[in-house]
Amino acid sequence: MSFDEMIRKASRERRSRVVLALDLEDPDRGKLMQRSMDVLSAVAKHVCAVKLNRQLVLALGLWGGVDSIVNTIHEFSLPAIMDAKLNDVGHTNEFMARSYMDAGFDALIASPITGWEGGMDSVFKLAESRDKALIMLTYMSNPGAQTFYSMQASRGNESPKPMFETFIEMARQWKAYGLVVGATRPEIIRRSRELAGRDMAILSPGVGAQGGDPRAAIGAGSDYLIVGRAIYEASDPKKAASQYSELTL
Ligand code: 3DU
Repeated sequence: MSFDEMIRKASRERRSRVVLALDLEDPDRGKLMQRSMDVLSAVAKHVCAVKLNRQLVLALGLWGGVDSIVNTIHEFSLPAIMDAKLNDVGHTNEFMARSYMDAGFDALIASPITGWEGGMDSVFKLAESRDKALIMLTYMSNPGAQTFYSMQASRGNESPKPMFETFIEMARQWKAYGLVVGATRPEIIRRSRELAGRDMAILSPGVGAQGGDPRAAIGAGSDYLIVGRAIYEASDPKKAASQYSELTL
């Protein structure tokens, strides 16, 4: 099954558009592993995918650590996304992408800022050959994100436009699966949806701990909300995941 099929199926069956961001930290490796598994089993019925970040990769390692978390995610019939924010030259991008794919991830997040040639080209070729999804970091959720993502820039003779609009054009041209657009700026989500059409999914982090409004993000055109601390730091993560998923319906 492709990533798109997996996330749609899980979303339909669980009536949830919530992607869990599992960014746990603990200096004790054993405890970190156990807590990751506990949070996963508590919330698995209320989310449609799980996104991992460097927190777990750095602390547990990809092999003999994160790979078994990815297996568990799959055992819950959920797809696994690696928030790799790939942003390097082609050969190292390709190495990182291949490693994450080998460890079982179904989708990777990458930054389009590298451009195609010698940057994203190798990652897209690899993803196509392995039927993996690529999600482009299009507009971040933090307050300072507008400094660059909204910067007016022109390509060639074209008139200037905000950088994120060019990222969306590139993502379309490269046939990316989707876009990450912060939930903290619903007007940017709306504009992203206009430019992306219906073909690309929009995933929005930034609700809960970062202050974004889940309903506003979904209303503006997000397909999925990425939620971390508001779920795993809640006194009852299962309840929090279920409440967030209701807000996305
Ligand atoms: O704020 P939260 O705890 O819900 O975590 C949000 C997650 O989404 C976290 O993994 C972070 O790295 C990721 N993310 C953003 O928060 C904002 C972005 O623009 C892109 C990714």
